[in-house]
Amino acid sequence: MVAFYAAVITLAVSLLVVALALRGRRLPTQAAAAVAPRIYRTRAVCFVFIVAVAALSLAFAFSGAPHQARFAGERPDLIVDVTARMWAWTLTPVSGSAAGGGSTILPAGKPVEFDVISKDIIHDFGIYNSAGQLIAQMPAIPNHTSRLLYTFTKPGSYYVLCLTYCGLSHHLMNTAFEVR
Ligand SMILES: [Cu+2]
Repeated sequence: MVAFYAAVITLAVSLLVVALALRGRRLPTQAAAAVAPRIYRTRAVCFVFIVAVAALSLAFAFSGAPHQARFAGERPDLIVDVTARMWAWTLTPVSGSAAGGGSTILPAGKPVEFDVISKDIIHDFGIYNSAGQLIAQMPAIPNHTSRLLYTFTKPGSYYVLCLTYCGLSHHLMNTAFEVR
């Protein structure tokens, strides 16, 4: 519905611009010459304004890029190797204070770094809380380690799902861990 209204508005504005252009053409040459400097000035102001808005938007949008550099100063308390393959996740704490014993237990209130990589095709590492809300996400790319830094604020059970369709058993690609 939004697309329909956008199309109607675009068409209406386009017709208005064409109508104004045709009307402008009918101005006598002398009258046109009289208003030309004012129009050129307005055009220059609009151009500078649009360039300034675009430059500020880009500066704001890219201020956090690249993603990894944003966390360069933060020291993770724990690093977890996350390996994706068709169709399973393997979470292996490689440093820090994680407890083993069959299930993965991660600390609450401390930054955890997930080093995410895929052994075959592209998957997507999505962490959900016990309420089923997606709280963090990082693509799992073959031959490239993507770093996801996250601090769990609440203890409890968390679930991992694949967010990119990766074949017949994509829906089975899940695991869980505890935060204490
Ligand atoms: Cu997958």
